[in-house]
Amino acid sequence: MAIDYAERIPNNVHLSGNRRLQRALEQWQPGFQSWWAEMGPAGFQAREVYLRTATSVDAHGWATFGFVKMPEYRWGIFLADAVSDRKIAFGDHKGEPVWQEVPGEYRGALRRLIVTQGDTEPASVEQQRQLGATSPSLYDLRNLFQVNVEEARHLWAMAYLLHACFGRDGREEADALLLRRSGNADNPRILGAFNEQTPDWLSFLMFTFFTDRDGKYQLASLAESGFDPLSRTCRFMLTEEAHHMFVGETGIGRVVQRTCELMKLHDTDEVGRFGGIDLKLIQKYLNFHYSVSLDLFGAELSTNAANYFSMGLKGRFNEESRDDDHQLKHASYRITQIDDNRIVQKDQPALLALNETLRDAYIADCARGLSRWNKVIKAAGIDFELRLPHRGFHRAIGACATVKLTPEGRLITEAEWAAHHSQWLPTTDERQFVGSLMIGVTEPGKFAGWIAPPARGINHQPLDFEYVKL
Ligand code: BYC
Repeated sequence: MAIDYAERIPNNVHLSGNRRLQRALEQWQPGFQSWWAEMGPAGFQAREVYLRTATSVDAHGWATFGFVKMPEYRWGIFLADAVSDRKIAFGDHKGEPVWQEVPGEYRGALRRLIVTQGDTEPASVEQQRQLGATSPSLYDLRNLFQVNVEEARHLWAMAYLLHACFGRDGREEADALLLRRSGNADNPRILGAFNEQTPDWLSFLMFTFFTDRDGKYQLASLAESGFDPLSRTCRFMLTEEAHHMFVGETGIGRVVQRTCELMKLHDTDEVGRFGGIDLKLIQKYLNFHYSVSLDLFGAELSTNAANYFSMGLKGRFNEESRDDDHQLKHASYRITQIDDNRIVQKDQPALLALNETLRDAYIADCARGLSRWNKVIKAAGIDFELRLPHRGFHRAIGACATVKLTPEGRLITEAEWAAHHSQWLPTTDERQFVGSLMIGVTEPGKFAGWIAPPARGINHQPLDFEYVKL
């Protein structure tokens, strides 16, 4: 169904046909707008930004570009088209028709999944709130705002499901999504990484590469859901998510490229005094963001994950193209564990190891991105390789949360960790240094000295296009 923009809440779910739901969402809308005013991007709210808005969910309409003031962005409810005769692809209900209504016995689990997903969306906007003032270019500023408005739309996507499918407790959960705050001691966001700060653009680019990529894998698993409204919602969110990871991958690639240029120009590894970010420091930021993002997949062994799968609520990445029984009652999966203060690989029931299965797919995807950055370094003739640290490095969730490991994966004592962690993770001084490079550049076509320009502009526009009208 086409998106109806004549309505107060743009949608392709025929909202006007359900007055009760429409009223409930119209009551939620002012709270959302206040949240955006209070916690959305600081400054720039009165400026026109070259943003894409979906006009339909098909290939032609989902990316329509034009100038919009952010508070006037048409946030709405967009579901991917229904697949006719869709069947549940996994778990105990495999082969049964997908559910259009919440299955009563799984109501609590489903609500929890939707709330957890929904909570990350406003959290990331809150984390990125202050970055506009220090953007390295108008091109990057526009990308930041595109990411922000779309994360806010993803909040709408989950708030819609809570309102449409869960009655009163759903409405209460949707309200609570607007009340929690990233990093707030009393009322924090649900998952760890979403309470960390995103204080500078290097962190932002790392976040969009590593943390948004968790989003890709979680959304893809929820897109497999037997609960069809969740599946259709997530399928459309995934098209938007791809741009966020593009921002991270190309963004870090441009930082690496600029660093290599400065290294060659000045014949040194230490480019800080020339306004660049050393490859070693980039590696430390990478170590941090990768490890906190790995935590987002949950523990290696999880009965929650097993239940979500057996219930048919959350599948695996590319569930339908996997060649197995899609029930996993007798399958095993090899996971990393700590046993007698040693790191060991052990076969465990595959059903319990689903978080680790998803994490493995994510790790392989991250490695592909790194290999692209390493090509930039190699092409510059520099002998250095960015690496993913060991999966157990700097973890707060799962088997390795109780031990300390080096990035190479060697178990060390607390004392060794205390003596060496500043070699592996950014120190306060290094974070301050990166912060000192963050000086806003707002002249069209100009870029800060720590990042190379991108290969091309947005939507075929030139690099010196005025992406944000200041
Ligand atoms: N932080 O059984 P376990 C995105 C809790 S990102 C804090 O292993 P489970 C985006 C866990 O809740 C994608 N707590 O957990 C990206 C449990 O608590 P209880 C977001 C954590 O349930 C960028 C306990 O530890 N979507 O879209 O198997 C920008 C035991 O753990 C954490 C989703 O996450 C943590 N990191 O797995 C914008 C999908 N990890 O039961 C957006 C929905 C675990 O003891 N969520 N815990 O009270 C899920 O599928 C699952 O909740 C998780 C956790 C995979 C996150």
